[in-house]
Amino acid sequence: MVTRGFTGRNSAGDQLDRIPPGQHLVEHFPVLTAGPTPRVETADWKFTLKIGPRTIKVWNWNEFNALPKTKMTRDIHCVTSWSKLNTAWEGVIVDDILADAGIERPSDFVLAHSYDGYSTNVPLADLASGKAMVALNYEGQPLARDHGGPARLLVPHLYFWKSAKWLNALQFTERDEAGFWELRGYHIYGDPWREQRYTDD
Ligand SMILES: Nc1nc2c(c(=O)[nH]1)N[C@H]1C(S)=C(S)[C@@H](COP(=O)(O)O)O[C@H]1N2
Ligand SMILES: [Mo]
Repeated sequence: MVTRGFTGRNSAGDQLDRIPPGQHLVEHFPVLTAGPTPRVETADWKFTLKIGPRTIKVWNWNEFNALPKTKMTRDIHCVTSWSKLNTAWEGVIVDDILADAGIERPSDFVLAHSYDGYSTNVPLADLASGKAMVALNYEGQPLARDHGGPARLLVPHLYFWKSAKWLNALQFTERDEAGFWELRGYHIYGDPWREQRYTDD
């Protein structure tokens, strides 16, 4: 007999509903980096908001940490096929960054840039409305260097390559410009529920 209604939350059935097609669950937190791991001290850390080539605002570590903080617990999905449930983050949601800079919607597209030269593109609609944050903490601790510390982008509803580690800039672009993996055969948008892994998916 099927008694799913009585099994409560976190039952195996509920967990399966949260795993996109072609993904499997992991308990550990894999590290995936295209090149060497940069060492970024918070004393040197800077975060820049740009519209095209124009710098709108630069925050240092203390200034950025003075922005409102938000907590988010989300499932994450890597294109290499692992998914991890209930990851807990704290950081500054993109809406609060834009508000602090006094801008709303200069264009519909954003490129995220990182200290290691990595980049990835995300439509503004997928960063705003509380959907994404610049994460500073993971599971109650400062974000580990391997996972992008001191600060990484977190866009949990897209494949995890969109969550740029060692973030140092968000740049509004006129058009949707491909980033590092998007130029190397990965999908321009990357929705795990539509299995948008590669360019033509
Ligand atoms: N700066 C930077 N960010 C990056 C990457 C990278 O190589 N450099 N790899 C991406 C990929 S492919 C994935 S799956 C996730 C992995 O994050 P993790 O190492 O914290 O699991 O980071 C993404 N962000
Ligand atoms: Mo990835």
